[in-house]
Amino acid sequence: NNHNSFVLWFTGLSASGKSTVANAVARKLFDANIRSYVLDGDNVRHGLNRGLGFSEEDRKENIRRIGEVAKLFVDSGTIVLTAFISPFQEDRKTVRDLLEADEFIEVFVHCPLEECEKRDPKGLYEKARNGEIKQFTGIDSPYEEPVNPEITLHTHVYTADTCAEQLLQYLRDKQYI
Ligand code: GGZ
Repeated sequence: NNHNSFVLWFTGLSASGKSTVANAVARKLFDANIRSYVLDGDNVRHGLNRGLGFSEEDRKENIRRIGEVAKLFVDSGTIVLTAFISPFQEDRKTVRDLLEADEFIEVFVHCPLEECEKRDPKGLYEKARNGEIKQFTGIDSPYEEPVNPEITLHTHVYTADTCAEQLLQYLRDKQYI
């Protein structure tokens, strides 16, 4: 496309920091007068994808729809940041293949499970350990780590702001922005 729009596809465990970093990046882009939009559970799972749960099938459909919406954003000339666990390699590949090669930037938000469990901001890991929530990613539902992400952010090591800066630097280096 000729609008320099693309998808920053964040993937990682619950509580790894995907939404936090994505929103920090969006804020920094805004400050540089670059328009972008963040898709996350708050504006997608409660709206467009209301009714989808966390079975393998529903997650697959969740990611498929988000990929299609992301493509629409790119077609409209908007940078889109998506912050979903997107646990399956195959589903992320399907979205990648929907877009041009330089329009899909896979951002692996790497944080050890033990750290995510320690953070547990919503108490969901505890519930998953107690069996109150079934099919929880990292506990009794798989997370397939990206094989060749464009960039990996280590939220256990660096602050969200530093991770956001690392991603912006990547975008500058590759002349996306
Ligand atoms: C994983 C779950 C689950 C289960 C509810 N497994 O930390 P959060 O709360 O705010 O983010 C998690 C969010 C995951 O939704 P996604 O759309 O990103 O998942 S996927 O890409 O796999 O479709 C978590 C909450 O929903 N949540 N139940 N069982 N996360």
